[in-house]
Amino acid sequence: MSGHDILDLVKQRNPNEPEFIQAAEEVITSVWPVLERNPEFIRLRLLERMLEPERQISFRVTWLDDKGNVHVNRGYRVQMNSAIGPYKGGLRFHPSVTPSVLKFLAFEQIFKNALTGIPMGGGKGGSDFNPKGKSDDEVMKFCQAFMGELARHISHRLDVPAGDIGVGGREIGYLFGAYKKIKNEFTGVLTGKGIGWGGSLIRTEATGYGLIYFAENMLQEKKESIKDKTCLVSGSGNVAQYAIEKIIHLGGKAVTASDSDGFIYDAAGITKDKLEFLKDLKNNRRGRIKEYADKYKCEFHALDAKHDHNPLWSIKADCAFPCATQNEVNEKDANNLVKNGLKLLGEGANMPTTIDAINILIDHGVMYSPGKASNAGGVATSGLEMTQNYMGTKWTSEEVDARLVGIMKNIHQTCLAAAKEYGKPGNYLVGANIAGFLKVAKAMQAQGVV
Ligand code: NDP
Ligand code: 2IT
Repeated sequence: MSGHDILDLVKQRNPNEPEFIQAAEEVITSVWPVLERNPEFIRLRLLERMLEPERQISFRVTWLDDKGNVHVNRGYRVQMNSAIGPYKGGLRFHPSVTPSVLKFLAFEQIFKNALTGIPMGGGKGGSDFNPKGKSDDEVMKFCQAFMGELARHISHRLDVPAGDIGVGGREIGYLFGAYKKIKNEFTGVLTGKGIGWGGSLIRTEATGYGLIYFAENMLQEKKESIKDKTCLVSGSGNVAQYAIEKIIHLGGKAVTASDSDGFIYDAAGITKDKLEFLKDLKNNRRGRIKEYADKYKCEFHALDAKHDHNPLWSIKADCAFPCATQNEVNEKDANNLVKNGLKLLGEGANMPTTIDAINILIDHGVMYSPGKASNAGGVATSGLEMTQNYMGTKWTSEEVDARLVGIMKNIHQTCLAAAKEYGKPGNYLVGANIAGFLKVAKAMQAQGVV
């Protein structure tokens, strides 16, 4: 038995799931040395077990639009692993959602959640529903129909969903209202709730803030900081907005943001005021990023589907933070970033960098952090929301932020320690995969063959 055998098995069993295979390959490659040191893990088939969802639910979601037309979407929840706690992970509403995408996300979530130090298992769900261009009423009706089925499979002790692409505060509100109505109980079954009804302060900010805290920890290893660094950010949703906000707080300069139409390049830097405009544009008016360029007279580059690279990553900068979606930084992009002297790439999105691109960055000495480490602040703060819900208490912003800072620091140290122990000092990818794997593997070993 070797890592290759396990990867071959994954390919055989999941032939039409390229994203899942990609995430599996990355983890198998990193953790194989751990299995070699612990033959009992191989005998117990722990890695194979982690690669198979404990349960995978697929269901029909039927809803009526404002004109009375009937729509049929697909809903899913992948309950990947519950060795260390209830399933935990976001819901994604986007037309690109497939079982492969959700399985890769649920698989990554196992290790990410383990790294936070909070007892949470791994899960992910969502739908191919596209919220773009839908009225609030249509989004509400969809959320109610979606929860009509999902409610049978989740609870605050079993599986606690949250937001992800296309699922923000508005959707969590509708989903929570529907769950409460169906189950006739008020529990913390979802995180990312509104502040007045069980939500935690700082959860909205947590993923973006945590990403930049993590980057600051990485830079400190080289006696540097984000102050005065030029930063590329992709995306303009939840993660991107609060990454930009924290870059500004810490004295750095963010010069780009993007959506699926294209990106803006604001060489003067996105200021606090400009960021407020961007938040209003994206969160309230649900408009397109080009409006930012029109208002502030900066460059807008439309996304060209024919491009074999993204010109956003050709801009000269010190740090890059992909915060939009998977596989948005490819080999060509990585070469462009390296050519321009990039120092650090921190993943805000999940798996935004292809395996070849990661290898190019690491081989050229760019500090690289995988999303499962550097974007873990979001789910960690979801964990803090769950704790507050169980305790029936509410912590202040300062308290939650201080915990977030501590958690990101701890994840950073954990990754470095594991990487060093396995002969790959400074390799955050290997460190994150090994540390997350070990925690879950030991729990599964203790719990027997189940
Ligand atoms: P949002 O829906 O708030 O924002 C997503 C952003 O990415 C939008 O600007 C969107 O543009 C853009 N985008 C999405 N899909 C594509 C695509 N296929 N091509 C180009 N642009 C795209 O999502 P989040 O900010 O919450 O999530 C962003 C990433 O961060 C995802 O990978 C998510 O899994 C990850 N993440 C999120 C966490 C959270 O707490 N929310 C926690 C950890 C990770 P447009 O509006 O045009 O679609
Ligand atoms: O990818 C992620 O970690 C998230 N979308 C957040 C999950 C959560 O449960 O807060």
